[in-house]
Amino acid sequence: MPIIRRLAAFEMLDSRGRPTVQATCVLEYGKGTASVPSGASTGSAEALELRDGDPKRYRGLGCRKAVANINGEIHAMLQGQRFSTQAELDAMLLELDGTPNKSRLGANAILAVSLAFARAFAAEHELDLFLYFAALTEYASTPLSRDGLYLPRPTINLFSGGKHAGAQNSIQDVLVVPISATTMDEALGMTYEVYQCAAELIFRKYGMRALTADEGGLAPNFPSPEAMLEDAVESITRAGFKSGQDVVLAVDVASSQFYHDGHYQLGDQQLTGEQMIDRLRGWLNAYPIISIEDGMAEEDWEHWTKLVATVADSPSPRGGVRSIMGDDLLCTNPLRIQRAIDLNAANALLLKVNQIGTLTEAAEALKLARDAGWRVTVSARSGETEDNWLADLAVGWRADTIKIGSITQSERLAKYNRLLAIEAESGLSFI
Ligand code: 2PG
Ligand code: MG
Repeated sequence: MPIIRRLAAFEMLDSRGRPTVQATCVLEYGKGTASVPSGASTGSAEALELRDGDPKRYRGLGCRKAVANINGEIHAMLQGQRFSTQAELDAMLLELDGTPNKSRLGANAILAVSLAFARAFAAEHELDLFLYFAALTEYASTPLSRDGLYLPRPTINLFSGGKHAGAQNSIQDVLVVPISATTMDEALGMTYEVYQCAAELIFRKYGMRALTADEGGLAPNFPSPEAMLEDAVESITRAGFKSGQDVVLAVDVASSQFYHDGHYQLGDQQLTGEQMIDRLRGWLNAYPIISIEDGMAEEDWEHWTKLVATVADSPSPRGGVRSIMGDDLLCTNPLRIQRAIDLNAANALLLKVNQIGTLTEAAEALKLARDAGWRVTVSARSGETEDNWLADLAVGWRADTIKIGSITQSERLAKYNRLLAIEAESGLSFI
């Protein structure tokens, strides 16, 4: 049984140049290091990311307090302790913090330790990290075996708007999903073609070079959300693929960001909840969209339920049910997921471990969603690091899809490259 010998943390910088936390956990026979990401379009129910608030340093975004909590209080409590499972470790972290949203020690501090312990445990047992993650779920029919595991299909950011791109367009992400690809390698190669065609298209149409947003998506000044979707379809076609058959679309509307006083401010139009649903339905009818994330705002539960009822039986490209996916709505929080199940307010979960703060609680969120028959996307944040644990998590937790960002920027490519490595080394494939 692993004994924690030492914990150590420091403040590192994320892909936006903002501080975040990296922790190392040293066990008797293994060592693991992990770093935590950070969002920009955050849900208000997310666990608290502890920032220093000193305006003279990184405009208040420093993480020295979170780091000091790991090196001080958490280290003092955990050093020399024996933990036979991740759940035991996470339970002790929660108890030590003692708040409902991890506001005392910080979800960034707690998650860094939870993840570093996972890596160290896997190292001590000479396990691939994805197998360790698989063992944290009850879906691991044969613990520590690859049986039943597969690769998540990537949903890849092509165009960006919203908070990740200076808010020149309301909707945040238009993503391509290479649905006909049979391997990760093929999926990324197809996406490269579409991305290059999109870059050429926006240069011709908007006179804009391929400057990118936080997650590497192209971000010209599209005149409307429909223009974004049309340009995505055109890019797919120009790349030589059949839109709707080879490559389909997913959209993160991130509508909490433009919901004010009961209305959706979509560009220069102010829409009621009903009108917003009509608009979304129009997109679903006109474009090959398989998933809509945060189509409604995080507190607009009533219209989430109406959206699910409205589009549940509309035909999806490639058949099947369209994902009405909750990100800000659910915040990977089991209580909010249960509420959404009860209200039939979503049918898919966007899972981000740092929204809740420990692996154990995120695994509980996963189980709730799966038991309800939902689809699951494991997602990165807009502020990322070069750490690649997310790829292992998506494989181990059998995500249907993974959302990392675009195929540019090393903090994104670290995860794609890890998926390629898992594919090459383990022989896992899409289902
Ligand atoms: C989202 C994520 C990733 P952020 O909204 O899904 O795209 O963004 O990390 O800023 O919340
Ligand atoms: Mg989102």
